[in-house]
Amino acid sequence: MSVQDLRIGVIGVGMMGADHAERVVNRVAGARLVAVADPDTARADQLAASFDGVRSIGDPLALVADPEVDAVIIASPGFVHEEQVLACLEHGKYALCEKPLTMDSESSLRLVEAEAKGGRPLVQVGFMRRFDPEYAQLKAMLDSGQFGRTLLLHNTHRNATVPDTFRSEMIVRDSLVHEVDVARFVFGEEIVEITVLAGTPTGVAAEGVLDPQVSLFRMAGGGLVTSEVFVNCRVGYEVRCEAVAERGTVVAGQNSTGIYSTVADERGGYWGGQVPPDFRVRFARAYDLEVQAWVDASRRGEVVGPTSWDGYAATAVCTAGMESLATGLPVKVDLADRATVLGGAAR
Ligand code: ISE
Repeated sequence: MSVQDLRIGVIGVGMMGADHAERVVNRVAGARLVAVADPDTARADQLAASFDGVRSIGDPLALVADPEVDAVIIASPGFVHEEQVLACLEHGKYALCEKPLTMDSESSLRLVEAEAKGGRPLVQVGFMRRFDPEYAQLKAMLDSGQFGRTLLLHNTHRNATVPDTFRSEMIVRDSLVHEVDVARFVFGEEIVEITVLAGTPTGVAAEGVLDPQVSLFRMAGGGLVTSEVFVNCRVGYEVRCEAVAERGTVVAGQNSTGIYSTVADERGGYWGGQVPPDFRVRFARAYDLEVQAWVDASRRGEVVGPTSWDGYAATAVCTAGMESLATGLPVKVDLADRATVLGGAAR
């Protein structure tokens, strides 16, 4: 630890925030966890007490304003992101905000505009797939040109289980949003239209929850993207992406743990591997690289990775996606003009 270490506060210490707090303490160089905040103060107190020199601050906005905090990881629920990111912008603090950036296009756009007005990029959005070594390699291979033009992407996104409070719209806004970012990242262009369809729901989903869902994105350049999101698949966390190009295909996440085993039991001989239980395991390396990149950039006075515009564009697609889920019809994505919004702040 040195005096120049980036002093980090974490807002929201549920599953993801607690994971990031532990990451900052144990696996990230050049950073120091100094504070945590959560409406569940007992949970925040307990987490703070498990590390040396970490304070639990009751009010998240007080954590942002705290002079001892240089930069903030926002891992709270999406409906409080707008005020928390705005507070970071007001105090000139770097923010790594988990997805979704906010709950709807209008509020996400307000954040993009507020950041642009401040004249200094401060926000990175937590789309971690961009930092996953396999997704990064898939992108680099396609960009090399050896496969010709990319025509199609097929995404698979399965969670073992979600709480009953995770409703149909959240499958779009909180889960599919990752595949929205993957499509924009891989193609390097915007999504112009989305269709979200739900068929017969699994019998193990909560009453009224439309799970699984299949979506189709039309990219600005004419490419097509299909995504299956199935959040009660029961097996484990399976996330992969297959790109189909003119002269070949590339798959990321095929065998994500890399473990292959054989076993002899009473049924005979079996072969197989392990499906990771959840995103913290599957994307552990991606999260490490994401947070390290954020820390390094913040210490240099820069922002890397997915921007507030990327967060806004993804929210705009999901806003259209939620409308499509309700009607079953394709919905055009209503996106502001990037050059007009960002002016000289485009990056
Ligand atoms: C969760 O919020 C995530 O971001 C996970 O990556 C995703 O797989 C899950 O479906 C979401 O609920």
